[in-house]
Amino acid sequence: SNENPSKRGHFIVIEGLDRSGKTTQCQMLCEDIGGLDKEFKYIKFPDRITPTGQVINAYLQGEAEHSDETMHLLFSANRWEAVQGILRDLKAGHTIVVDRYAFSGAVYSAAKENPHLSLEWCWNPDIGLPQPDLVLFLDISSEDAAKRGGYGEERYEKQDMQVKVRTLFKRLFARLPNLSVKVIDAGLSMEDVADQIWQAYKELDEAGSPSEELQVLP
Ligand code: 2DT
Repeated sequence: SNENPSKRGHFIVIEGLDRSGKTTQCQMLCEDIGGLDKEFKYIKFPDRITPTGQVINAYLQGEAEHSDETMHLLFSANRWEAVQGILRDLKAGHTIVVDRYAFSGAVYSAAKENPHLSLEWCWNPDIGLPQPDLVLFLDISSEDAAKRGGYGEERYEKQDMQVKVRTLFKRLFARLPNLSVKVIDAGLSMEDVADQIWQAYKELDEAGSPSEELQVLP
């Protein structure tokens, strides 16, 4: 259904906890879309390459300290600086698969032990970003996630943090009724998860984009 070259591409976000298989699933989806010979783009946030991304990377690796507020706004800026490119690519008909977006942005910061970082405060800087046509939330209990070879060494890869993040993801999605969120049980096998994601992609593609004009995050 993407034969009409003037049609914009789909904007798809994959979200989930650490160890939910997110990045593998993004790759599998991209290969599948690629197999259909459609031009697509894969983006990952944080984009650790840009100047803001380099500060974020050093922070996540524990090589630099900054206030929670500073880091929160840098993660958001790291998305805002990508907006022009995203809009241009969608308009050119590319489908974009995004690995983490504003939802991770809000919940990881709000999960910190900092009373100033309410979910509302954390959501605010991302208001106005392009809204995805579809969010695939790879849901996994933090226990199951931890069983998958354990967490890495980065700053947020600790079980108590992951428990809070999972609760906050659900709270945030419940507050965004106009957002199309599909919850996928990421405790299933890699193939079963990939199947469900592919099904959701096909439904989106067959339905066509709800509007040529992209909505923005409310
Ligand atoms: P990866 O492991 O996926 O590279 O993520 N994070 C991510 C935030 O705290 N705020 C954000 O806005 C985003 C996009 C989640 C690295 C870590 O960064 C967290 C895990």
